[in-house]
Amino acid sequence: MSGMSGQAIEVKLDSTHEVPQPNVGSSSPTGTASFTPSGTSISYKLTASGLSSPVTVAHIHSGPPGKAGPVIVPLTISAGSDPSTASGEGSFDASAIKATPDGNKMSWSDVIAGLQSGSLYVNIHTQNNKPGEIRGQVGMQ
Ligand SMILES: [Cu+2]
Repeated sequence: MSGMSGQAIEVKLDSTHEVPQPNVGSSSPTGTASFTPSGTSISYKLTASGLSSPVTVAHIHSGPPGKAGPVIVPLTISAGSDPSTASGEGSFDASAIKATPDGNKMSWSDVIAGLQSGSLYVNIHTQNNKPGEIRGQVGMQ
């Protein structure tokens, strides 16, 4: 995309792209994330279904496909009335960006660029899979 506003960035999440590989038993969890940059904020929506256990948290992480990386931005998510489902929505701005364990902190323009270049991923964590149950690389689909 050429601009920084308006167009939603859609992401598909599944357990096969999660690193380390989660244990989901007979479940086939999937999810979606969508991000809409608008000036100094980004609004988002998350959905998940087929989870092997109730959702705990969701984040944007930094890292290429096949590698786990640090949390960049926490995202709001909560379990549905069916605990194998989850959803969340909200928005964030530069104040939400977390410093990584090595002390670096992405700038807002880094995050915007990362959402479009595949260097960030969405991770949804569950009780059974605390390191992550479903994952989707942003900007590569
Ligand atoms: Cu996370």
